[in-house]
Amino acid sequence: MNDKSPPHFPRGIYAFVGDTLKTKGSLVEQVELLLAAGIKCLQIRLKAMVSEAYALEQMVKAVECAQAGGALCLVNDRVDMALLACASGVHLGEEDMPVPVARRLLGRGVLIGKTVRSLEQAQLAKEEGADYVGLGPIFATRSKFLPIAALGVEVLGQVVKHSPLPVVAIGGISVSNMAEVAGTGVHAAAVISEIWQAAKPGQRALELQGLFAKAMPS
Ligand code: TZP
Ligand code: MG
Repeated sequence: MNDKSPPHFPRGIYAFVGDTLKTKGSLVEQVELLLAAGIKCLQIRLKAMVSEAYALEQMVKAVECAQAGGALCLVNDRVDMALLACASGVHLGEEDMPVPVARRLLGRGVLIGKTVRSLEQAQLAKEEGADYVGLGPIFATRSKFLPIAALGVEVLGQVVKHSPLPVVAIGGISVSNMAEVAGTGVHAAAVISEIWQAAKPGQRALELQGLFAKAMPS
């Protein structure tokens, strides 16, 4: 168990690498591209790898590369893989391992993020021992099927104001809405398609970082 204090959770763009993105690059190549764009926090999202052994091998390399480049690297869904790959954290959704169980396995030194849809769920996530919440979808998204309506920026602002944990906004965040998202004072903005569907993903990630920093309340 890792009982060091949890790593510093940087503000700004929270980006993704994975096997279902619109890129042919390996996980490590994706990480390198994001590091070069100044991304300090990223999540590995593997949804299509058939072999667990291969997935873990790729994950270990990606985590090492991200951390050596000064970025946090979290793993989506899988507490076991986060542990084995010495990841900086894990992000747990509604169908994943409960936060208190994950905390027992991971200790204090590994960040735990929890997907929430409301302020009440953010408060519960804090009680259960999470370090941050991922709130979404803020806008409509095609990256994940969700049977719920977009929450909108007003709800985001309310949750940011009252949440006992740092909030990461997710879902449909783009160049065109980044200023209003960051303007709520949100801790970070999680972006998948706006980066990976761009003709130049690195350039787009850099642009998003700049927009976040400019609109973030001081
Ligand atoms: N959870 C809520 S929305 C979403 C996830 C994983 C996908 C966000 O992707 P995009 O492409 O940035 O809308
Ligand atoms: Mg999940």
